[in-house]
Amino acid sequence: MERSLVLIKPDAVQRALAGQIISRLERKGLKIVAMKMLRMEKNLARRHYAIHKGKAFFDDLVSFITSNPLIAIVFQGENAVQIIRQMMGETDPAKASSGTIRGDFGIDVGHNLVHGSDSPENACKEIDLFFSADEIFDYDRELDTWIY
Ligand code: DAT
Ligand code: MG
Repeated sequence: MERSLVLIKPDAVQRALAGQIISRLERKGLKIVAMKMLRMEKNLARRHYAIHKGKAFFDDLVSFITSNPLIAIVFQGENAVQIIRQMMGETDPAKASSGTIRGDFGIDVGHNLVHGSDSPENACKEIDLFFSADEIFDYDRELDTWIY
């Protein structure tokens, strides 16, 4: 079953939106298999966002994501990566559709509330940056027989 790394970013935690965002993903049928609150170290932030190194917004992005605690979650489900990207909406909240997390709660691209992996391959790499194997839980839920 596919997994995706979701970050409830510092702006969402500060704005007390963490529960609502987690709840949307959970109600969709996605299963939480790992979760922790942490303040990202600069090193971790640079590795997580390595693909954006050299871009104009890179330093601001690293400052923002390390500025305050965030919540890292591994969600699991069929097509979890694509489903979560759709539920997040476009990177720029001003362009994200209503009904998406960014479309409903955000305004500014630098404060877009949530991260979700953009491919199953990147999900595996990102999950490894945040979680050790013993922090990820393999368990069954009765309700999954009604989701699938
Ligand atoms: P996404 O988070 O939708 O995968 P991304 O990987 O292109 O988007 O960029 C990572 C983060 O960097 C994004 O969530 C917010 C920030 N960012 C992207 N483009 C930006 C821009 N033009 N100006 C400021 N911040 C930007
Ligand atoms: Mg991205």
